[in-house]
Amino acid sequence: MTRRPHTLLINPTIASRHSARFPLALLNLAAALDRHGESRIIDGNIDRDTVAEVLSVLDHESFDAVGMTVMGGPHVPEAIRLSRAIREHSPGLPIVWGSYFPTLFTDAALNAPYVDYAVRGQGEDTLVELVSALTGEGPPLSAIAGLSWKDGDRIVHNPARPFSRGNPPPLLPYEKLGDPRKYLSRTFLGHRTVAHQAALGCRYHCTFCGVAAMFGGATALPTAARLERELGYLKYDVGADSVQFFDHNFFDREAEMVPLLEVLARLELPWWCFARADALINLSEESWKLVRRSRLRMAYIGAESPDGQMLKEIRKGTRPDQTLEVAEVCRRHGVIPEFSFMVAPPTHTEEETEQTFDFIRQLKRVNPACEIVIYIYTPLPESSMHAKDRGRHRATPLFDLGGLPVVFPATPDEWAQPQWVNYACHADAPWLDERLRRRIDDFVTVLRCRYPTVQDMRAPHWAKRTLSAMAAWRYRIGHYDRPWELRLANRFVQLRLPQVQGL
Ligand code: B12
Repeated sequence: MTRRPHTLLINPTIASRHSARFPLALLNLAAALDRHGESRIIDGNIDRDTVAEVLSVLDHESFDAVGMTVMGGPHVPEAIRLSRAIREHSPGLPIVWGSYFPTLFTDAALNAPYVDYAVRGQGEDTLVELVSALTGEGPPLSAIAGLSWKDGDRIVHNPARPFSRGNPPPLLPYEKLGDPRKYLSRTFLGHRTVAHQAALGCRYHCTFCGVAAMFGGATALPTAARLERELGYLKYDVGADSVQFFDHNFFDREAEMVPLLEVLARLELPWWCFARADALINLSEESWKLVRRSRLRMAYIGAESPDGQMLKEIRKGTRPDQTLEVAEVCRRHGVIPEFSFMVAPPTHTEEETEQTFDFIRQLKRVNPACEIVIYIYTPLPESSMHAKDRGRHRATPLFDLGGLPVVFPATPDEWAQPQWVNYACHADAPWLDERLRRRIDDFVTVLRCRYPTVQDMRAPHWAKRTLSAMAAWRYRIGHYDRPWELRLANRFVQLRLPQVQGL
């Protein structure tokens, strides 16, 4: 009789308990693993003492492998801590890393003694095949698409796994997380906001985006029946009253979107999603009617830059005039656009940044309700792109402030250094000098005090109004330098930072 493999899946801590959302990657992986064996999930966003929790589980149960989900940034130091502790406790237990970090930086992930396997891209099929190989039942390691592994001292990258529409179960196995209601939280959308992913992937190839590196420009929408079943369960059985969609790009081709919008219009759950300017401005009036009925509250739109040339270089596929147009279209339809920008690019660093500040002011004139998120532009190295996209665009060579070429980290421990955590979080870059860093920080302080985000649920209205009044003169005359009085006031009224905390 064949033995059913048992896998431990871990989400290292990345968010506060209040900000914890369903660990969707692990739920999808568990659904696939449970068809052939068993799995258990530990979510570090809920079980805060994760190392102790994991070791105690290892003391009581036996596993064939541990799978860890690891995004770049603050996930990496946590994943290292956990992997080291597991290796020390159970030296023979295989440790598998999956998600954005090992997909984008595969060699770096495997250059650590505590990572045995790296899964690139979608993980369901690759992990199932890997755990069955580890229990002596499955294909040889070299035949598992999407897997990178160690053959002695050599790192072997098997061919990529083709994009899969997946074979999701009728419902994700939420019960594996205990009471799913602990994943609902109060946001500006509602009292019990839930996270959900409807479509997979994204059809665009933006060079700066990890999603293009993960999916290579492929996408698959859910059927309307599936969306209705999942959201119906979350609304009527779990008690959710609003939804934050994690889809990489919610509005795909209009004809295929209409049935999904009809589901949302029936369910009437206020929602938030990622979207593109071109898709929204091209929606017909009929579809906008559906969008209004469905209660879309906010759409996060990657505006990235006011510079058309830069948008071309990064293969964004939208233009600055479309950003301005979508601000107006959203205003007309009562949807708040949340625009994200990437400032301080590696060339024309200061000029591009100042141009972005001016463009943001222009956007605010078109639609004062629009929200702004500012990141530092931190390009991905060519080696992290999807195999299909490598060599297809001329990557700008990167130099630090001393004129030396930027060398990306070669191990997870190097990626866990604060300057590289900041790079992964789009919060700092080696070509950014102190003066410009301060200038960006000053602009952001004035802007977010002048226009406090509606996503902030903590600060009282009077406090937001006071901050806004205090910041008004600086914003009006464009005097952003050293806003000491706003910083002081911010110590008392801590406004939410959507770029760090999400909703
Ligand atoms: C939810 C989310 C978060 C949450 C928490 C995530 C968590 N793990 O708990 C929060 C808000 C904390 C967060 C933070 C950040 N995030 Co985030 N986040 C997401 C988001 C919206 C959804 C992730 C998700 O659940 N997807 C659904 C699941 C089903 O898909 P998946 O994760 O890709 O999983 C599949 C594969 O990756 C793989 N896989 C995943 N894990 C594993 C594990 C194993 C063992 C295996 C085998 C396979 C495997 O198999 C899965 C199924 O096919 C994504 C965008 C997206 N839609 O994916 C961005 C995204 C992952 N985040 C990203 C980034 C950059 C960040 C930040 C590091 C920086 C930032 N500025 O946003 C911050 C850190 C902020 C901080 N604390 O300072 C990027 C990553 C790109 C990159 N270059 O690395 C993404 C893609 C957004 C983007 N387009 O830029 N994030």
